[in-house]
Parts: sequence; C-alpha cells; structure tokens
Amino acid sequence: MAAEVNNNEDERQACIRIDPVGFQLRAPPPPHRLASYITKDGDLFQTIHMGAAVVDEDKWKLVVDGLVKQPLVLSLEELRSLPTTMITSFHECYGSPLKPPVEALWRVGNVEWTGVRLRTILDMVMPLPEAQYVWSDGLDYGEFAGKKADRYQKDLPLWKAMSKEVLVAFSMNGAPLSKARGSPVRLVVPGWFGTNSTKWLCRLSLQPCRAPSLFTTQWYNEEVHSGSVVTARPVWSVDVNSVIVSPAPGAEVRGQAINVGGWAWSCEGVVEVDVGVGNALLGASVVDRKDFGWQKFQTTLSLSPGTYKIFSRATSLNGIKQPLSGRRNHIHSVEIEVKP
Ligand SMILES: Nc1nc2c(c(=O)[nH]1)N[C@H]1C(S)=C(S)[C@@H](COP(=O)(O)O)O[C@H]1N2
Ligand SMILES: [Mo]
Repeated sequence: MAAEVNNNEDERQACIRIDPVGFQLRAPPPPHRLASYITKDGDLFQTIHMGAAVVDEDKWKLVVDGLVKQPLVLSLEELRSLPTTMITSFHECYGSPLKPPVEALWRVGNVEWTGVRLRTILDMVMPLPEAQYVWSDGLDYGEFAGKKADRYQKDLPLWKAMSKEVLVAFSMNGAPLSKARGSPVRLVVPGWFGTNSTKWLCRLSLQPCRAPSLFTTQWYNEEVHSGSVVTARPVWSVDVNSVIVSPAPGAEVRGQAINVGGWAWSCEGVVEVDVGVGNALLGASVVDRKDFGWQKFQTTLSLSPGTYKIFSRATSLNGIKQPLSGRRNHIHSVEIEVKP
C-alpha cells in the first residue's frame, strides 16, 4: 500500500500542453563525431516517450510528500535559492524498453548538470523509517506503445536518492534546461540509465514500495535468465561500455604510429581499456574519472599496410568486461585501412 499523498495534484496545473505529442527520439551523431569531452546540447541524444510538456514556470512547483515528517512545496525561486552543485556525468539511454537489449546503440553523451542535491531536499522533509523509495513524477502524459499514462513516473531506492551525485537539476552545460530536456526542472541520476532521470519534474513522494507506473512495471525491467529461472531486474545502473572516437570508420591512415582513442564509462567507473586488432590486445591508458564523467582512453598502434578491424573493450571497477557481442553494451569496432 502506498503512503497517503496529497491527492488534489494541483502541481500538475503547471503543464500548459503537450507539444509535440508522441514519441520523440533524437539520435546522437556517430561515435567518431563525439570528440569533445563535454557534449554540446545539439549533439546529445533526446528521448521522450509520450510528448514534451510545455510548462508555465510561474505555476511550477515541486511537491515533496508521502512518508515524511514535514511535507514541502517549493516554487522555482525557492528551489534555486537552495545550495547548488555542479556535476559532470555521462548520460546514456538504455534503448527501447520494447526490445530485448541485444543491439548496441551508443546513445550517449557527457554533460555538466547544475541543481540542488536531492539529498538536501530529502533532509528538509525528513523521511520516516518506513520510506524505502522516492517516486518521481513528470508533468508529461499521453500514450506510449499503445498504452495511456497520466504521467511519466519512476522510482529510486532511498540509498541512491540520498547519494550525493543525484540532483534536482535546472541547468545543463551552464544553460537553463530546454523544453525537450525537461524545463524548468528535472531529476538527474548519474551512473544510472537516462530513463531514471525524470524530466518536467513536479512531485517527489517517499514510499515503502516501488512505483506502480507503466515505466517501472511494464517497461524498463530486464529479464535475467539463470537456467530455467527468469527474474526481472530494474534498468538502473549503467553497464560498462566504450566507443572508439578516432580513427573514424573507413579512415585511411599512414605510418607506424596510429592513434586510437575514445570514451569509456560505467556506473562504478572504468579501470582498464584494451584495444584489440586481430588476435592482439593492447592496454590503453585511461584517464581518471571526474565525478561520473566518461573517461578518455588512448593508445598507439603500429600496423603494416592492410585493412584492419579495431575494437575497444573496457573493464569496470568491479571487474566486469564488455561482452563481445549480442548485448546493448558490446564492444565497438571500426574498420580502417593502413596505407603504405
Ligand atoms: N518525464 C519524462 N522524463 C524522462 C523521459 C520521458 O519520456 N518523460 N524519458 C527518459 C529517458 S528514457 C531518457 S534516456 C532520458 C533522456 O533525457 P534527454 O532527452 O535529456 O537526453 O530522459 C528520461 N526522462
Ligand atoms: Mo532512455
């Protein structure tokens, strides 16, 4: 049973309309065009399920309630007057919740978010001991995959919600959030897939159980097969992954010193990247992680003339390597030609 909430939901009146209506996906440029450490807004993918909410900032408020000692309502001005934090984080979309995760999409970027720590707000409302999850509601509503929903709703276990990286954010790369990014305020959950970062945020509710929405029950649970037993795992922390930025696919390179470089990331951080060519594997140098940002790797190959397929394979801090094929985070490869 969900804890009692303020059911008049007048925070939802800040939504003027949904425009455009329906599923909106903006794919990112291919990996070789993501050379910059910070991805500019125009190069960052976008994922919207039901349509974009157009929000009246004067009417916008954030309701924080549920299993708390001190429920709270914040206006935009009140939210902005709280202490703010900036965090660099990779931002990755899990992919379609309707398809098994067997294809790599590299729908990823790396950006700087500014906002108030969710923890700061949770400390103000004082969660009761029974509170285990933070439900987050977006102002958007409509239809996705033939099903109607009156809101986008996600949840976070309280331990993640209290982690210092999780933000109630109002700016990205130093500029106010655009409408498509969730203006005026969204959740940002570094280390976890983009789906958890609720845009057009209007309510946070402390609850004893997971949220009942389509986006937490029907979609964004991955099947885990162990023998004949199938369990479901929420789409939360981001698996280890990497992309080669340079050389570009089809590049013709010369000489004995071919620079290979790219980005690697995972929820825990990346400790190792191997660059492979044929049967040979070469350890690349990996830059230390800043906040939850992606990490640059780089190595130099010496190859005789010919055509080669080179790939990168990252290992996360918890010792997990990227799969070689058949998974959403499998290795990325590029074909190049070495000229005499
Ligand atoms: N309210 C709301 N929040 C949302 C979504 C949405 O459709 N509605 N899409 C989610 C998904 S699946 C992802 S990957 C990220 C994408 O954020 P971006 O479009 O700013 O890159 O937002 C998440 N937050
Ligand atoms: Mo996503």
